[in-house]
Amino acid sequence: MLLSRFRGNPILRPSPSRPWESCAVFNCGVVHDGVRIHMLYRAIGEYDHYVSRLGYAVSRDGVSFTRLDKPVIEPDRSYDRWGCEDPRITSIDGTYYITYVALSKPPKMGGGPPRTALATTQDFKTYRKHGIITPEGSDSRDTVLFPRKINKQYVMLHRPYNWVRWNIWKNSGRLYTRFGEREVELKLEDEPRFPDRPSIWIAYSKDLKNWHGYKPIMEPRESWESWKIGAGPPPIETEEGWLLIYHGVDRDKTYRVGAALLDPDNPERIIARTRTPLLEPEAPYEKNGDVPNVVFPTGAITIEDKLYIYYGSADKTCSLATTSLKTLIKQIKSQR
Ligand code: BMA
Repeated sequence: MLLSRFRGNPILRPSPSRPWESCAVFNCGVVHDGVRIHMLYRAIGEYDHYVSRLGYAVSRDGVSFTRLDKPVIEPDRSYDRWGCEDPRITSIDGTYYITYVALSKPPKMGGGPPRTALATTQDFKTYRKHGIITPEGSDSRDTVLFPRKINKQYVMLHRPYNWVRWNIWKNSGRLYTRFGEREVELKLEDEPRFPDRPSIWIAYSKDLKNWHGYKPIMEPRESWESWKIGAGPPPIETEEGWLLIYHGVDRDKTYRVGAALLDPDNPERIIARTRTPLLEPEAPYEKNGDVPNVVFPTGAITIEDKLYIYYGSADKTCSLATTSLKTLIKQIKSQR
């Protein structure tokens, strides 16, 4: 495989002395400010309700992280009172935007179903919550923002799990979907083509509140991603286009890592995409944990030509794998 696991993996383990993160710490978002690497990670402190909070850690070298004693984002709104999960961080014009999965109902009852909320911070000390940003009636995880506007608009990728052909129907010209227990009308200005399986969708916005132009851009293709795919870390701008690292899940529920290159001016166009996974569960901490056989990338940074990919391992710990950016891009382009 092209990615090398960091020898000191996992880089973050549960902390028995802090009750809110004593069971699991995983799926971490990261951002590099030029000096420090800031990390937000999902933490679990009990298995009865399985409620997640977000913790903060900081590093100068990308491998040893110092954590805070208390979580920084907690379930305290109606839309996230049952969990704040899987943070991704994007820096846009000096503000850090955090997209996280918000659960309004107990995770053990499906979580609501999940939607994506937005929070911002300037300094990783104080945070502001802005509410849900994915559309009504979409069971959306894996939401990431691009680090700059494209054609004067913010761009988001998300993975509406229930927006698949067999779960959509029309009545008197209106579109409906099943969303958890309910049937919900989908108010989309243009009727998109619905894929057969849960896919990565794009959407655009001028203000990060009102979104439009929903369209699937990448669907499962290979057998290792045959059940569903979802964006990993926010896309990284490279000379060859946007590098999108994503996860693919097969019918056995094994999570693997893939990558694609998207057109710099029109990210709806996929330039190239890996046919074989870049990383799959092999190490003991990826095979055994709270959910077995999971490598789940949610953060990435580059330092010169080195790409650092941060991923959740078996829903238990945070791990790191690295590679040369140039070699990775060459590999993606060679696979198409
Ligand atoms: C996804 C999310 C992730 C989790 C993964 C593997 O659906 O719940 O948070 O890491 O499953 O269990």
